Order: sequence, then C-alpha cells, then structure tokens
Amino acid sequence: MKIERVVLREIRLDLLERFEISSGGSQDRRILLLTMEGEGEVGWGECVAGEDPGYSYETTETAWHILTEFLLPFVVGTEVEDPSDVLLATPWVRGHRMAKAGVEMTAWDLAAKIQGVPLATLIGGTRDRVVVGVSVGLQPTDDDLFRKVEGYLEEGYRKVKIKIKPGRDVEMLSGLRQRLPEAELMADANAAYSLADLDRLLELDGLRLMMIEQPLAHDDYLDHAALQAQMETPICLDESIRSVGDVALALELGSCRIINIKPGRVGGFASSRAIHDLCGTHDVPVWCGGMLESGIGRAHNVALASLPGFTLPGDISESRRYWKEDIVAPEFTMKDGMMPVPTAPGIGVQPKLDQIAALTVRQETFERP
Ligand code: OSB
Ligand code: MG
Repeated sequence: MKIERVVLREIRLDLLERFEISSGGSQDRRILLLTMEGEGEVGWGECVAGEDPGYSYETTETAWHILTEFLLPFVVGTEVEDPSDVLLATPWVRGHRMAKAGVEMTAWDLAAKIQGVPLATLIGGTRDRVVVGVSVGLQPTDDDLFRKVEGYLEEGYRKVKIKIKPGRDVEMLSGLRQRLPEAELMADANAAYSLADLDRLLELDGLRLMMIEQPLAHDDYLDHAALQAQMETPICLDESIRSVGDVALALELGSCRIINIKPGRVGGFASSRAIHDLCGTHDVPVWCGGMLESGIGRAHNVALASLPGFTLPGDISESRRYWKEDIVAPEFTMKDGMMPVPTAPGIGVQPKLDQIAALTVRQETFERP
C-alpha cells in the first residue's frame, strides 16, 4: 500500500478521576493520535506515551519530537507490502518504541481497512470476545479501595489489579483479601521496590494474588529472577519488556512466569505477536495491558487480546471507566466480563471527528504529492 498522507494530532482528554501509580499520577491526558491515508482509506492509531517519564523515558513530548522529526517525514510517500515494514525507512532510530508503535499500529488499521477485514483477523486473532479486568489506582484510604474494587466486581470485571507502593501494600491488600475472599486480585508495583524489601514482598505470598506485576526496577532482570525463585506468587513483567529479546532474557533467567503485553510499549503488533508466540512455546500466559488509552488505542488492544495466547483478562476496561465521553462510536462496553471484538473492517469503531477536532491542541500533516 502507498502511504499518501499522515496526520499527527495531540488531543487533551480528561480522565473522570485521577489515576495514581507508585511513580506519579495522571488526570488530564495528553494523547497523540495518528491517521494514515492510502488507497482511499484512513487508518487510525494512538501513541501510548504518558505525560511524564515515570513509567517510561518516553513522554507525549518526546514522542511528538521523534514522530515529527525522525519517523513520519520518512514514512510518508513510501510503498509498503506489509504493515510491519512501515518503519523500514528509518531503521537507525534507536528505542522510542512507543512512538514507533503508534506508526506501526496505524499502518495495520489502514491495511485491514484496505483489505476490508477486521484488524483482529489480520493480526491473527481467533476470538470474538475477550475477557477483561480493571486496574485500580492508589486510593486515599483502604475503605475507598474496598468500595471501588467491590463496585468493579459487581460490574463483572474478571480481574482487579491494585496499584501498590511501599507503605500501601501488605496491610492494605490483606485487609482487602479478608473482605473479598474469592475475588480475582493482583497487584502492580510499577517498579517501586528493591530486593532490600524482600521480606515485605514475600508477605504478599499468603494473599492468593493471581500475580504481582513489576515489583522491581524496569531494567533489573537478575533481581526479578532472585525474587521469583523465592516467591510462590507468579511475577508478571510490564516495564521490563520492550521486545521479544527482553522476553527471551527474562524467561531464560526465570525473572517472571507471566508477561503483560502492551502493543504500544513493545513497538506494535509484529513485536507483540513475536512475544505472544515465544511465550506460547514456553507455556507462559500473556495478557494485554493498558495505558489509559482512548477508544482508538483500546480498539487496537482488544484486537491483540483476541489472539489465542491471551488467556488472562486484560487491562481493557469499558470506555465509561475512563472518560465522560469516549472519542469513538460505539463506546467500548462489556457483558459478563467479556468485551466483544469489533467486526467492521479495521479497528471496527468510528472515530468521532468533530469531537476529536474540538479536543485537538496541535496537529502536523505529512504529505507527498
Ligand atoms: O502499569 O499497567 C500499568 C496505566 C498507566 C501506566 C502504567 C500502567 C497503567 C495501568 C492502566 O495500569 C491500565 C488501563 O489502561 O486500564
Ligand atoms: Mg503495570
């Protein structure tokens, strides 16, 4: 397909409530959206970089810089056979996988629309609905947390992920476990601990958590392996996994037993599929994480979660869990803890153009006549 025109936009979209993790918080999201035009169709995508460099070194601002200066000028005008080849024009750009993923995933939506097939089908999805969970940020009190979690379980979410940090961990979670003995709970530390906290981390073992996500530093595979060797609860890596190579390293060392795949973090769908396939050969379950995406990024995540190895509930919640009004129609909803995979071509939901235009704070167009 020929890529004739690419538009990069930054929109502001306010979360209904502040989302707090160990490294900081987020409320007024600065989201980058991309459109890619070719052969009479328009592909849509989203870059998942956050406002601050707490989760990753990439931010909305660095992604804007990399996209406008080093990626999009070279992508536009190219002819690509396969969407995963869309960045072959700039193979020398190191890192910045969130910026790259935004481009790659937009190209996949364009390709799916040109072929008239759902994005999920094009990337190898096999399910018509995906099991979903919800991620709950740090709350002011344990009572607030309990009420939130209880509400989400009543809505039908199949897994509730709870953010923890030193001082808000063992006591908080054991209290919650006592009040919700049967709930499918997990914890996410966003790299807030070190092996100096070993005793505290091992206390989590009695709480029947499905897993603990990223307890230690983003770049510390050895310490995660040392922790996993002593811990019964499976460790799931998030920040540590940027590529299939990172997964190979983590599995070889025994750093984790579960992988969180966020396509926007690992460079896109080709990389996600490679991770999915490698985990499959090791019997390692995977699930699709989230980055507080708008309906555009959510659509990409739902498509990925329809691949066969995604056996655990994703951090893919209903539109109304995040936004007063999502930017796609129809909004994402679930039934019995399952979210349907859209069946229309591409991402299968319609971006609401007027609303997106009203939310846009800057925009740059790349064109080749
Ligand atoms: O660690 O999974 C994480 C959001 C922003 C940054 C990091 C994380 C998260 C979430 C949100 O947990 C998941 C979602 O999109 O619902
Ligand atoms: Mg995480």
